[in-house]
Amino acid sequence: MTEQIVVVAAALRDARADGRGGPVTERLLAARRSAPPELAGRWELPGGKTEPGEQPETALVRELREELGVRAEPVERIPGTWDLKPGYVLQVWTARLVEGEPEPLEDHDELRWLSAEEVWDVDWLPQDRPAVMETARRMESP
Ligand code: 9L3
Ligand code: MG
Repeated sequence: MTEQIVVVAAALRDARADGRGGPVTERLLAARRSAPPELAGRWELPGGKTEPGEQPETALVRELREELGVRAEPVERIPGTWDLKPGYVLQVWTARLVEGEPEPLEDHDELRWLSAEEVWDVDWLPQDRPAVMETARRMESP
């Protein structure tokens, strides 16, 4: 049996205002994919494939630097492993922002910071939904 390749993704959480004069509240970063065509327009927790021999947490930090231009730190794994396309599985960590402001540098064309109430306002990739649900459950409400 061939090894499954782990795709890591971050539930990046940060306390911030909505930019429209609303209160500061805990928010989750959602990223809209720009590629490949069959996934473009759907929202995901940012991340990507681990490289051969690379620890998942290391891959997570690397992916967030490459895709969003930030320094971030994994906090804890969200229990579960979700099947992606054949040969790939998804694992998710909550993460915290250490430095920088996320920008859609690679593979995304829009970012949104969603409060717990707004979490289902975007069309998440189906495999990301259980981890989004668990994150929303853990987030404080305003
Ligand atoms: N994927 C699904 N949910 C996610 C991520 C980061 C990735 N939160 C899927 C989309 C691709 C594959 O995993 O089919 C590899 O991801 P990437 O390296 O293209 O980001
Ligand atoms: Mg990616």
